[in-house]
Amino acid sequence: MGLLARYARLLPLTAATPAVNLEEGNTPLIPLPRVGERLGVELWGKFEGCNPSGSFKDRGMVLAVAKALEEGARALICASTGNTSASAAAYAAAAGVPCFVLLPAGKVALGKLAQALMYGAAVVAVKGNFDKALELARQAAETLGCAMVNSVNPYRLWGQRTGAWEICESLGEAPDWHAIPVGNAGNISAYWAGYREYLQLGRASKTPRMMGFQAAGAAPLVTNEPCPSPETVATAIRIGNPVSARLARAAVSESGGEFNSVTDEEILAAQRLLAAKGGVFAEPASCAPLAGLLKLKEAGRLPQGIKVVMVLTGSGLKDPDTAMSQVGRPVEAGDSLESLLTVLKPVSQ
Ligand code: AN7
Repeated sequence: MGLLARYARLLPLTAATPAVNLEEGNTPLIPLPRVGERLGVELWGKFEGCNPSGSFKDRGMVLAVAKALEEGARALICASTGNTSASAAAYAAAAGVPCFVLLPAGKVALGKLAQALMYGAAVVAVKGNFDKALELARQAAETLGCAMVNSVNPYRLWGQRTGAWEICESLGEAPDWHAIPVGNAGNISAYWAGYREYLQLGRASKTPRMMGFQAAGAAPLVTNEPCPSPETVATAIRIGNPVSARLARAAVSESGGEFNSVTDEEILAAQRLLAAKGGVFAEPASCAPLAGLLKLKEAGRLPQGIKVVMVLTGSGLKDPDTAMSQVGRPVEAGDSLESLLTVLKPVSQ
């Protein structure tokens, strides 16, 4: 069952809302005991890479596209660091409406670009960063009369609350800490709204501390000023002027959380650790929280024994180039057992 059917009573649906569905949501909350041991906490990863387009964006996109269709939209538009465009293009394809996507030229991971093109979106590479592309998309939406499906669209954040609801259902309670990467700052805001709602409904008895993690080269919520030239290997969160900054600041201060930044090296080390010790391959942006938790542990600032959920926002398959730049190549062998054993022996000893 997709999210609109599953959470019909908690989402703003009417009799006229079309039943858009790619079986999004219901993603696994994966126990990560070997990584958790290193941190001294009970660690879980909400693996959003299992969504149909491979990222958490599908949670909000399904609702945004359904409402756009309900309101008579004939085309969709978004700017994106990659995942929003993949998601928008997928739902537009399924619904049979055209989709325009504006991407920062040369700064979108290969898998995401392949997705947007395969789903049949009209893809435009804009000379400039995401923040510029978003500004242009807003202007074009108005001029062309397209439905804007970036997170400035309130239905996006509403749909993304479902992630918090699922975590509470899986654990039977909210976690102590919720660790999440922050780019345009929509997801952290949506999760906070979702946790508060479940507290009010009596489906959880507490809310977690919201711990937001940014890349050091794109950390406007840590430095408290817009970042004019954001730069990071985690291209998903290469954003200098987050649209939902105000909501995200409120989420962090109301929950007793924090924003912290991590370097690209720390992000990539965390990505390798998560894959090699957790068995989960997540994209670089998704590993900023683990990098941050490792750093807080080093500094003696990670309470021991607590329950921590990290949102692994996108699949590692989205960005094969960054993965391959960190690992070796396969060892070569001929087609005989003898030649195979010469290469396997050093490994098995
Ligand atoms: C994997 O696709 O902004 O703080 O245009 O793709 O809610 O922006 C992506 C963001 C984290 C940050 N992890 O979430 C886009 C886009 C991944 C992401 C974020 C994004 P927000």
